[in-house]
Amino acid sequence: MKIGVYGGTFNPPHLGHMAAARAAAEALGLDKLILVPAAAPPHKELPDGTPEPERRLELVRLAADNLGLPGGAETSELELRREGKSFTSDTLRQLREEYPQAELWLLMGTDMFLTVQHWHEPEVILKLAGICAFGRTERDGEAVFAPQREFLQKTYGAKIFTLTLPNPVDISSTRLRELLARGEGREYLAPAVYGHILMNGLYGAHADLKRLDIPELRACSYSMVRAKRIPHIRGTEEEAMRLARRWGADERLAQRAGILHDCTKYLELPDQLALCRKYGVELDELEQRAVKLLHSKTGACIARHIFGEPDEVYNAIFWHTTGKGDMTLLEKILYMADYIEPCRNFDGVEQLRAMAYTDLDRAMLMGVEATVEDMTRRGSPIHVNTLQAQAWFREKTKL
Ligand code: DGI
Ligand code: FE
Ligand code: FE
Repeated sequence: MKIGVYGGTFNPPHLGHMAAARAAAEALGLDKLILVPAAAPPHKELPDGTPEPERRLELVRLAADNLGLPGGAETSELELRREGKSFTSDTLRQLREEYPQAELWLLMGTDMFLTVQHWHEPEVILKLAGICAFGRTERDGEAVFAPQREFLQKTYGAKIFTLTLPNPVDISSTRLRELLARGEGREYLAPAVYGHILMNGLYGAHADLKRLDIPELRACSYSMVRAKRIPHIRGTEEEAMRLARRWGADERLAQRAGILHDCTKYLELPDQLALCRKYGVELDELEQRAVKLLHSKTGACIARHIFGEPDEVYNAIFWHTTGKGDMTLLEKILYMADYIEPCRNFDGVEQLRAMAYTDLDRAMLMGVEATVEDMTRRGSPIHVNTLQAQAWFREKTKL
């Protein structure tokens, strides 16, 4: 097994780090990548305004999840937990113990590569891991790599792999932090990472969460979910806008509802219950134990209280999982968009898509009936709101 180890302060993790990680993972054929945020790097002080370690860890986790590597990317707390300076040799010793059989590769940029012999215990580092160095600019080509590679090979018997990134992202963390403090810099960050920075006001970013534009709202939503759900959320946003255009609803509201509808999908039951308590959402007996029914309620609360969305958006999100009797147009649109967005793939989805654009109430009935059937087959209890929706749309579509 080939494991890549990518350490750094990741302050914050940006697209430059992510492009390098992807390129190295592909070039080396890594089975796994481990990102290791440093507590206190040996060679520099962390600048003022650096977020708490827990926050930096969360940012790196989001970056790792959003890398989209086939083997996945993990984030290690080894260095954040260890006391004192974060020495790479210590980290590699620990990883070697954890993965005795693996081939370890240490990823680093040119600057680091050119100084690795001056790090703490270079002989340990170069014995435990191969070095994968990536150049960011034209100047970092063979002319710079070759002498250092030869030196390290001769002196330490090191295993060296070098590559020049095809489309390097030209940003330094220092510059990016300056941009963020001025309300700029989003183009250098994965949306989910940017969203976490905005929502927590990191690096002096001071967005008014109740007045976010669409890219910022997306970023915040994506920062709250696993990366694998993002295509579904994007699909729901787009489908909701198409349906709104078709049926004469407010496209902007449909869009915002689509963007936020699943933002609390990954909260566990205790967190869901806490949010319901905080925002005064009353729950029936089934809702208190069926966690899947809660994200629509808590998502609606976050939309209203954190992002300042109006009642129409709140209600559309609130009812998007079960539906109910007598739904508003926007409520039906979000429910249906969630059901038929382009990533959905189940038997009958094509008929349902066609129906959604010819007779929305009939499509609603088809959707609700399919949900009831599905729940019944799986032996899940059907919520009373789902049953009321079923009865309502049966009555409504009677000839
Ligand atoms: O959040 P999504 O996965 O995009 O879709 P969703 O909000 O419609 O949630 C689907 C989940 O909700 C699915 O696991 C089934 C569950 N669900 C929907 N209606 C009912 C229900 N679960 C129960 N127990 N009863 C329902 O009536
Ligand atoms: Fe949902
Ligand atoms: Fe959804």
